[in-house]
Amino acid sequence: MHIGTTLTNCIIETQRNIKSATGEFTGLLNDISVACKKISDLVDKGDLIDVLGSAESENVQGETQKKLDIISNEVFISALSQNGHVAGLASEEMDEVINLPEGAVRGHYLVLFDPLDGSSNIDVNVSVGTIFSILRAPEGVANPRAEDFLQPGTRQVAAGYCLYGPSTMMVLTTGQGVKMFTLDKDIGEFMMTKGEASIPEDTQEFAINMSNSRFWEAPVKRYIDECLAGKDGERGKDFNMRWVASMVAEVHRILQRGGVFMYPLDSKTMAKGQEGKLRLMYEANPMSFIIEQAGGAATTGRERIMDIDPQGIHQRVPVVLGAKNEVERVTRYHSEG
Ligand code: P6P
Repeated sequence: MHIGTTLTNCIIETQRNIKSATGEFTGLLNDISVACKKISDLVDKGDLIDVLGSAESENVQGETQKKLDIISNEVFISALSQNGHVAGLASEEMDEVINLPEGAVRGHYLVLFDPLDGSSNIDVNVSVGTIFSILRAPEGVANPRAEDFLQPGTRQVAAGYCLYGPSTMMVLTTGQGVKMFTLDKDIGEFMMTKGEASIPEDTQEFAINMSNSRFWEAPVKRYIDECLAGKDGERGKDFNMRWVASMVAEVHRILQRGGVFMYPLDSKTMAKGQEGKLRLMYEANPMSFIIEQAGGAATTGRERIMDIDPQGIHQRVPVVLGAKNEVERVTRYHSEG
């Protein structure tokens, strides 16, 4: 009977190909896997264990926190800070970076994460996910500061997400393509179910929050109007639209069947003094790494996301990612003004 390849097997195999590997990276990915399995269990149980609903508090983003936002954040911090694989953490839910307790063993990695992305969906039982980005920690720094985390997306060692949907799936890149794993809850293992995700360069499916259309810049309006004009318009083909309001679900759909996802700069976010809605360090950068490794592209509409020199842990950026030719078209429209 063929048992298949577990996430752990896959990581150990990857480690064999990295001469300098000490096993620490393998340990870190195992810690992340344990955290995601725990969160998956909590999400699955939902109202059975009173983890849904508002926590009656706000996070650093000024967003109302769900109980599961806080619980998932605590699960991630606990799982990643006790085994000596990280030197520091940064979370969407925490204003400041997280240092380890005095005396705790430090590792060589920094992890930035959104513990429960799309959590506005959690109370209506729609897919949510965890997003993580792994960077190298500065040598010999016991308590990394925020500036130590402010590395461009090109410096990511690995990135991934865990999608809590009809099935729980872990999607991971370490720079050698994108692999997908499905959680077998009977044995508690993530089993590899796709060895090489690849995104078609063209698509007929776009994802954007249409309710913001009156706030969009002209290049975005031009692109979406052409999609809506269908086969009788400029594009000569009909388009379908999706919007889950959970970035992990949108990116996963794009990895599975293609498409383009957009959360562009608009006058609504600019009026709040923000450069976009989505966060660079723990949403846009990790998802861009995954998308590029699967043959897609990811820009702000004006520049490659992974080239951005970060200015803050919670910095926001516009996001256009997915099918290479569609992203290049949107980016070209921005350059044409
Ligand atoms: P809106 C979830 O809050 C999130 O950060 C992404 O996961 C998602 O793509 C986007 O915001 C949804 O935004 O404005 O449609 O609620």
